[in-house]
Amino acid sequence: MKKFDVVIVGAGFSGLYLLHRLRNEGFSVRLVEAQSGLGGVWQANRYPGARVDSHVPNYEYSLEACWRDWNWTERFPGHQELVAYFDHVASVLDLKAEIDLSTRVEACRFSAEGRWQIRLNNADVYDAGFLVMCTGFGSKPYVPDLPGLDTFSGICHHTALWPEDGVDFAGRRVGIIGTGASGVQVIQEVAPIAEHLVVFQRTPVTALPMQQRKLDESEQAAAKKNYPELFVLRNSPPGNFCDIFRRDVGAYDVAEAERLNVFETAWEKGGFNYWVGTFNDILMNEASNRAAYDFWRDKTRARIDDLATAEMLAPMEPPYPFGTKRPSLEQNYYECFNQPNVQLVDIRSTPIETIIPTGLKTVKAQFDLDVLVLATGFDANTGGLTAIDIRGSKDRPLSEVWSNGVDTHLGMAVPGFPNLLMLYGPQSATAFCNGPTCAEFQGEWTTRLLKWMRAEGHAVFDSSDKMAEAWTERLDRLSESTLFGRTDSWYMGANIPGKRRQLLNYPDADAYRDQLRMCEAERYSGFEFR
Ligand code: N01
Repeated sequence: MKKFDVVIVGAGFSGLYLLHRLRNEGFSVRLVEAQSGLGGVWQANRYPGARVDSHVPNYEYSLEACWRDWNWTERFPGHQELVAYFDHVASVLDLKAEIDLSTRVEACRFSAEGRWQIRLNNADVYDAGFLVMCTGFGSKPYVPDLPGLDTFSGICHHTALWPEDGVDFAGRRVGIIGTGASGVQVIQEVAPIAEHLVVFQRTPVTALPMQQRKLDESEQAAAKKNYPELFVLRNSPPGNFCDIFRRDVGAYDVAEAERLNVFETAWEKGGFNYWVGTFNDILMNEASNRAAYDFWRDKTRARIDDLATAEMLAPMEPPYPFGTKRPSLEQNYYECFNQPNVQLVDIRSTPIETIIPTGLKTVKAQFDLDVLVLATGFDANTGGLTAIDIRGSKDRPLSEVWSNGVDTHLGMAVPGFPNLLMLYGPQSATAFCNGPTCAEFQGEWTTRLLKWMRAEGHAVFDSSDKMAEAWTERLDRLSESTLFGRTDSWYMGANIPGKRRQLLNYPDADAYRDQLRMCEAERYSGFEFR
C-alpha cells in the first residue's frame, strides 16, 4: 500500500492548485483523476459549443508562471483551449508525475489508526493522512427518468457524457431537452446545420449577451502588465472577478435614467456583468429584481420575430426572479428561433409523454428524431461526492448521512468524516464564486490548516454536528433573505426529484471567505483536533 500525506481526488482547478501548494510545503501528495486528461468538467463536457462563461483573465490561475507564456484566442475560451490550458499548467508547475489519470476512486474508509484508505479501480489502495475531494459541483450528470428513453433507436447523449469522436448533426432531425447553460450552447451549434431542430423547453433561461471576440497576443501582452493588480482585485471584496463590480446602491436608490444607464453599460460589457455587476440588491429586492428582468425581457423580445415564441422564451411576467437560476451566456441563441428549421416546444404546458424508438411524444404531438440531446444538467454539488463510497469514523456512507439533506462545517468538512475536506463542495460559495478564485482561496486555506496541524502536532481533525447544523441554519436564513429560495434550481438541489430542497451554495463569496478567515483566526473554531 502506497502512503501519502494527502490524496486529492479530481484534476480540475481546485485539485491542481492544491497539489501544487501542498507539494511546495513539503507534503507528499497524490492526485487521482477518473478522466484520461486534466481539466475536470472540461474533459467531460466536450459537446459542441462548450465554452466558459467567465471572460479572460478571470478563468485562470493568478500564478504568474501560469499566465506569463499563455495566450487565449477568444475572450470566452472554448473547451479544447481550456483543456490545453490545464496541460500547460501541469507542465509549468511540474505536476504530472504526481497525478494518476484514468483512475477512479471506488471507496474511501477512515481507519482506526486515523488515516484514509482509498481503493482505486485498478485494485491499488492508497493510505493517506488526509483526503481532499476536488470533484467539482457538476461531475454527476443527471439523466431524467423519461419513459421509453432506452427504446430510442437514434443517437442519444447527455451533454456531459459526450463521445470523443463527436456527433454529426448535419442534415439530421435533432431534439434537445434542456435550456440551461449546456442547452443554450449546443442549440447555437446545431441550429445552423440540422435539417430540423426541436428544442424542448421546460423553463426559459435568461440568457445574456456574451459579447465574444477574438483576442490577440499583443493585446494580452499589454493587459498582462496589470494582471498582478487585477488578480488582487479578484480576491478582494466585491471579489470573484477581476473587473466586474456592482454599485453599492440599490436599483431604486438612483433615478430611472441612471438605473437604465447602469443596466445598458453592463449589457454592452457582456458576460456576467448584467447578472452581478449592476446594483447591490438585484438578488434580494423584488422591485429591483423586476427592473432587471424587465430590461432583459425587452432587449430579448426585440430579437425574436414571432410573438408566441417571444412569450415562451422571454415571458412578459418573470417565470422566476431574475438571476436566481444561472443566466447562460449566448451569442445568437434567440436568433436561432427565427430560423424556419428551428421549433420551440413548451413542455411545461405540453409535457413529454414518452420517448419512442423514432422520436419523442408530448401529450400533444409526436416528433420524429434522429438525434436526441439531453442537456438536463447535474446532480449538482453533492452527486459527485455521494457517488463514491466514502465512509467516516462511524462506517456510515456519506450518501446515507446526506440522504435527508446536507450539513457541513463551512462547506469544507463533514462531521464524522475526520481528515476529509471538500473544495468547491456543497454549502461553500461554489456556484457564486468564480472557479479559480475559489480554488486559490480554499486551496490556500487548506494548505495553512494542514501546515498548522503539522506544527501543532495534530494528526486528526473532525468537526461537530452542532457547528454543521448551525452552518445549515445560516444558509437557510440566507435562502430566505435573498430571492434564491423562491426558485427551483440546482442551487437549491431542486432539479433532482426527491433531493431535499436547501440552499447548497453560499450566495456571497466575500462573506463566505470572511467566515473561513474567522474560523482560522480563532484557531480553527468548530474543528476538534487530536
Ligand atoms: O444544467 P441546468 P446545465 N424534463 O441544470 C432541463 C455549469 N455550466 O448543464 O429549468 C425536461 O442548468 C431543465 O429545466 P428546468 C453552469 O454553472 C457552465 O445547462 O429544471 N427538462 C434545464 O432547462 C450551469 O448552471 C457552462 O425546468 C428537464 C436543463 O434541463 C451548470 O453547469 C456550461 C428535465 C438543465 O439545466 C448546469 O448547466 C455548461 C426533465 N425531466 C454548464 N430535467 C459554462 O460555463 C432537467 N431539465 C459555459
